[in-house]
Amino acid sequence: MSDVRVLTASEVAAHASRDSCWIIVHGKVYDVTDFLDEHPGGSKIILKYAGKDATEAYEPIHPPDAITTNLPPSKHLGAIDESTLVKAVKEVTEDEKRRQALIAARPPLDNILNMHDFESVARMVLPDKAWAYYSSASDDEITLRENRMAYQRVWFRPRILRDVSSVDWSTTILGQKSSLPLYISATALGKLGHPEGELCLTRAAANHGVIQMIATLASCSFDDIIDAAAPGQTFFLQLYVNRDREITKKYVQHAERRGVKGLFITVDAPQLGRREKDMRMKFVDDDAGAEVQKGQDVKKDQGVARAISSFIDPSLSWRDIPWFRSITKMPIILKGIATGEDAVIAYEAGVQGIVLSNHGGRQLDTARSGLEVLVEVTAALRKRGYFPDPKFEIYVDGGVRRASDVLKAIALGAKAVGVGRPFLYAFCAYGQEGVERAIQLFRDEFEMNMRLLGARTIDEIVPEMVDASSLSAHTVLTPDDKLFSETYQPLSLAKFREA
Ligand code: 173
Repeated sequence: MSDVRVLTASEVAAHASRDSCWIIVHGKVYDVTDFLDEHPGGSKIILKYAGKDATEAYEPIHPPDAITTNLPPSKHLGAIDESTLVKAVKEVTEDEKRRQALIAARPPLDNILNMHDFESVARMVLPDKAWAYYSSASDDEITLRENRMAYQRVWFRPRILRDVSSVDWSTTILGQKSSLPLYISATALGKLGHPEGELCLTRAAANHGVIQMIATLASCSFDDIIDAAAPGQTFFLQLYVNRDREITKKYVQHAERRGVKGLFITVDAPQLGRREKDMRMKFVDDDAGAEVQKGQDVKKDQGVARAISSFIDPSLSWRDIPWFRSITKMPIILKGIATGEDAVIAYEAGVQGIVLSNHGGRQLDTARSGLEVLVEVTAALRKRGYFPDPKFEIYVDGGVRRASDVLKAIALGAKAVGVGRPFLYAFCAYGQEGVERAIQLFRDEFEMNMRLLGARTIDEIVPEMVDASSLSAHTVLTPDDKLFSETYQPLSLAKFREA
């Protein structure tokens, strides 16, 4: 358009109050006055940037088109005359200097030998807010830790003398080829931790034949991710269902047109869990206290995720499944099943699969691990003649750090597993190369573990290869995983103000 209005920085700066609030995002000027109270993250954060360029704060937590889809065109005021913008010289804090020094001193990538290494590097090099958001889990984080422990309560029964000179760990997931029996699970807000965000995953996945599940709340837009794909690259989509079903319908149908091969509907988050590490970080960051007590803008104490999750529809129910079936031909998978009962309902509802998941320990605390639920689910399905069924796939996620974990899940009936945080930490710490290294490490572990287990192909991994008899014995002392304990950061208590 040729009639785009061009505004100067001082014109914008004149609108820096609650009564008239303009902001600049990606070179465009918006009047957000009427939107202030509707902003899911609260008005205060917008007012902080009133009359100014908000791009840097906006970027990691909003898909690029969030502002254009939420504001009517009349509020799109025009373009900013970049020459009038005084680039704020950012003061580099001591913390930031320390962080930069740590980034420079990271272990060389070939010294990274497992997923725990990525996590420990990410913890050191991530901005505090990003680490708090990614690493946090709900309440006492018992489920987060249990997700690791559960794998240690399953033991192998390896078979010998089977000529394991060649082993093949490739498989199919929803009929799609996958070089490994795992997929990259959805994690939100990738740009909090790396400027290229989820594209690091996309490019690495392309080079290694791994399937990426795109998150509804990825920092990169859906189209940016698909545009970056290699020809024929496979994607799944994780879906948060909007209260406005038209938005969801459009989003799902757009994804299908762009070639997405599976719709993973998240069913364990009608409300987001309270992740106290994340919440506490917000408090510290916003220097809250006073105003919260006055009852204004209470939204800011929620942490990043809760602040942007208000669009999620808590009324979602089994009755909606036929509607999803009517809007898409993609396979439908329910992500977040936690009992045999619900697995049976899901099967009877005609979906193509389920993910046994507790959302990385971020939702209902003391929910059981997906691995433990798997045993219950296969038994419940089998009893009704629903398992095994090649048209109904079962996945597990949460706590997977080793190929041996994956092999245990497969032995107990999973088709594949989801891996979320380890790939996230890999790109936060080392970008695309980190993710490629992570995939390579999994591959090395698959080769060794399959040989040692006596399974040459995924089909040869059978229930008899594991002893899961103590899996649901929650009171039995479990071995402590030192690698995990080293990376696990304890919760902290409320801090006194500086006297
Ligand atoms: O686990 C999460 O943090 C998550 O799923 C989420 C949900 C809403 C907004 C951002 C992240």
